[in-house]
Amino acid sequence: MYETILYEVSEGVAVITMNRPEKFNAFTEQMNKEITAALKQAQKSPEVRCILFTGAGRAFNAGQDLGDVSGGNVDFGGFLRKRYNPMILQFQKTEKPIVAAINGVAAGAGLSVALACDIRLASEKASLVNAFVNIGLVPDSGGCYFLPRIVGIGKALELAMTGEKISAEEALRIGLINQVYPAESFQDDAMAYARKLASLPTRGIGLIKRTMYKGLEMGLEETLEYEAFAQDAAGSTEDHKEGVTAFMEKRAPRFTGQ
Ligand code: T3D
Repeated sequence: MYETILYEVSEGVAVITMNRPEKFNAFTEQMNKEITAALKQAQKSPEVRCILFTGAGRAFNAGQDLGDVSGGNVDFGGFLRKRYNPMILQFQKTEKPIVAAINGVAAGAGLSVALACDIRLASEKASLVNAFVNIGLVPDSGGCYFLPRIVGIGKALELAMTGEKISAEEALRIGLINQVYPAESFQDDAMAYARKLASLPTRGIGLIKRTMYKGLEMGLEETLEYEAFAQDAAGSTEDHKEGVTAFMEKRAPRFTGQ
């Protein structure tokens, strides 16, 4: 069904693998569209309770395929509005946890996409580079939105203005990623992390995601109001009842995602 990505579901986890390894999984228009479609598919599938987003081969993603835009006369604004912006918005609209498994280098829009995921795990061999400035461009695909919110404006400006590549270890130190794992066990470790998330209260997690991202844009009063609204929804789920019942019965909860 897809040509530039792989989509597989196992044990509640939809694994989306960007699959142009010979080009370091660089984005084409088709890949932008297929990622958007795959996220919508995962959102609609009741059996999917977590999404793991990764790259085939040595790289996570090297950003836009520069071979497609090297001839000049690019309508950059139109290009982003049509291809990248809908894809990035879909990461936010998907009310299930999205984990980036950064298996190798993440550059340019490839880094921006990792930033649009909710959790970032990296192989010790991964590296991250805000490559836009190296070709005279501005971080796009949400790079100017997520990066300062994740690492703070000082670090964000440094990474964006210098275009320097940083190691997974340094990315962990500055809070850009959540965990680093050995290269040999990375795929298994990332899958185990995703499976754990898939076993948790999926609707509650979707509401956490929506409410936290909304909170970034709102004042305290509005956020308190939205929390009350979200809690009404979370409080009516089966998983909330199960969590309280399991606590009272002193046993582990069995969440179903409902
Ligand atoms: O129109 C617009 O551009 C607007 C949209 C912008 C969105 C963006 O993402 S802009 C940023 C685009 N990306 C970049 O500028 C990154 C370019 N690549 C690199 O800086 C480096 O390749 C990496 C840091 C990613 C990796 O470096 P390294 O030394 O590990 O590998 P390499 O040898 O440079 O690359 C390996 C292969 O992947 C190589 O192919 P080859 O020579 O073995 O056949 C290289 O050409 C290819 N590759 C890497 N990045 C891209 C790419 N091919 C096409 N497009 C790429 N972006």
